[in-house]
Amino acid sequence: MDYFLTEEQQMIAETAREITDEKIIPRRAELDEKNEFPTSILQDMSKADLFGIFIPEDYGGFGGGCFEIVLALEELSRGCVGVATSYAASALGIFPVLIAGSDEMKQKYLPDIASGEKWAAFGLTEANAGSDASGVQTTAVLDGDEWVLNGTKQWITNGGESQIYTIVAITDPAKGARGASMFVVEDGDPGFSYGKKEDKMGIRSSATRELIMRDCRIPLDRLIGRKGTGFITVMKTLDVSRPGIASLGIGLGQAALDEAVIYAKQRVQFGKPIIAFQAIQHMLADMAIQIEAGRSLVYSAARHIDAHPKDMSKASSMCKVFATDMAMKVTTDAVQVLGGYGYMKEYPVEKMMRDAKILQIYEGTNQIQRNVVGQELNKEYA
Ligand code: COS
Repeated sequence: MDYFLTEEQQMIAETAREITDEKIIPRRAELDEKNEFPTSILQDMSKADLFGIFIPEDYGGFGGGCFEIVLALEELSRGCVGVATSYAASALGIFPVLIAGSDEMKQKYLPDIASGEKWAAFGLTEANAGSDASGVQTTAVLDGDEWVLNGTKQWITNGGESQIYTIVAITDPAKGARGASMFVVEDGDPGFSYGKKEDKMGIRSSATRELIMRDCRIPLDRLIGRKGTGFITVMKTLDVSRPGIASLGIGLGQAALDEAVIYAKQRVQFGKPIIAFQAIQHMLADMAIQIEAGRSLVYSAARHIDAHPKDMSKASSMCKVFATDMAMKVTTDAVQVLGGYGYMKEYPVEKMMRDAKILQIYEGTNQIQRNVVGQELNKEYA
């Protein structure tokens, strides 16, 4: 279907597609098996200027928005959701600075992100703060002309690989969600270290580590925006980033469908290629219908978010749920079409099915997304 992309948008998709075909697909099985971070592929993405697409022109980027990120991520995830997640997590990590940072802070951090010289990561989740984002226990206390941070962040994508971390910490425990603030912590800051790399079911090429802050001292100007606005910045950040996760579901679903159709045309049973059987055709048709419906919703939601930054939540959560539930179903069906071969590591669909599961969990479980949509409906019909 024609989604009427501008020339620039087509170029973004083509650039990401080339990286996927030439750099990601040939290495994805090896990266998955070795649990290896795709450093050189991310460097190739930097050279191709992919990290600049979501940074404003004033700070060295191309001034694209949520829609442009979605286009890039859809192509990258066709190759490997782990690699695409590493790219997406850098965008997620720098969004708080884009959303709430001062001009000085943007001047300091954004050009390095745009050039791909530095990567970012987002530090919200803790052992007791997952779906309940306001349950953060990491603290930040003023001591003279420094903030002192204490706490441990868990399951942080790009942890240990990035140079810039946006961290949620409690500055006023009595104020609940309004007592949270956000800070930039840099790799090498005193008292800042990393835990072990996690061994995951899927997206194994992405790196997931703890961030440990023990009397981590940072200068005053690392506070993002105003004290006490951290929770709102987190919510706005997730509103902008969730369509990116949705687009990972679209690229992944498309890749699984491609594999399933190619296989179904080649595999002969009962004297015919199995695509000739209606049982298989209907499965493939349902996969294609769900992917295209998801793509339409994700593109519309991303365009809506770029045009209406004050009204993002419902569109963002709707597309995240639809596209990622779809990706789980479509990758599972792709394994089914390939049968015993689909279950073997020799074919890429078993990895696709493993990679799909996290999409329903990270950046807000799909249960939380349904809560957000439900709460918005409640407000609309008040
Ligand atoms: N944009 C701006 N402000 C928002 C907002 C949004 N999308 N969502 C909530 N807020 C504001 C509310 O208006 C409220 O402000 P007031 O104090 O002025 O009333 C404040 O934030 C608290 O909101 P609420 O009471 O709805 O917060 P809850 O603690 O109930 O949490 C959910 C809401 C569950 C939606 C939130 O915790 C969430 O998104 N959880 C999932 C977190 C997540 O994605 N984790 C994955 C790891 S991060 S990669």
